[in-house]
Amino acid sequence: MAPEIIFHHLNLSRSTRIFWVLEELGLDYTVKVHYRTAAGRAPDALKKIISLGSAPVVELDGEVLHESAYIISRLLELQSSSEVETKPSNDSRYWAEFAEGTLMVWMQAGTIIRGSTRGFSGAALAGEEDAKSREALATYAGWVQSAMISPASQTHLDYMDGYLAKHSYFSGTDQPGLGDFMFLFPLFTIIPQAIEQGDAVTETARGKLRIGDNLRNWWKRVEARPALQKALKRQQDEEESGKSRL
Ligand SMILES: N[C@@H](CCC(=O)N[C@@H](CS)C(=O)NCC(=O)O)C(=O)O
Repeated sequence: MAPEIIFHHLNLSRSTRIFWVLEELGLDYTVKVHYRTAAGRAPDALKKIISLGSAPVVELDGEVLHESAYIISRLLELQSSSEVETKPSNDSRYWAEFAEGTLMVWMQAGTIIRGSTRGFSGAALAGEEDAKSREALATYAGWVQSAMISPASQTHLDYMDGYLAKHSYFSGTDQPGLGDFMFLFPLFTIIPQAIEQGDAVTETARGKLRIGDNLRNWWKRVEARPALQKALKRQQDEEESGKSRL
């Protein structure tokens, strides 16, 4: 019997990874869209599914699965495929750990610092007399980004680019696997911008970064996959139809 999959998706989030793997595997699934609040947080409705209140979450035959890498590993076990690596190689397992345990640690810090600077300036430093403090805070946030977060992210991206000099995918095979699904986020938020601008160093949503040719080529391979295109279309359709039901 086909598994019952209820996928809880949060807009602008890591859960895009799950759309991609579900489409590669050709699994049937129902989507429940959760929209970020004005403060950028997940809505309380998600806490009813899992008290952590963070996405993605998948209910697989009634079992609540959380943590993208774990969810993807469990989904890959459901189906054999001639399109993707369903039994993760050591390279896939390594890169999946790296995606959340190294790359995202710094990128997430950047997101929190940028968001909290805006929030604190708007809420706690809203008065005219606070102008100097707002300026100092913005200078501090800019410094943390350019002196600490961007250099760390650059080291990570160069390291990943070095691996791709010898491999098509982060699985180490000619098919995408667990690591590739994990890197969809955050790379789809920066590489398309770099390709569009055409410059070696790009002002991305995550600071000024140099995206190597191997990473750009990886993205072009991923972007050309029909399953990713279906995934992004399904995500867009679900977000739009969910909004009209709000
Ligand atoms: N390590 C977790 C991270 C989950 C996570 O932090 N999700 C974010 C979205 S990208 C979230 O739900 N944030 C909303 C909030 O914390 O309010 C994973 O890979 O699934």
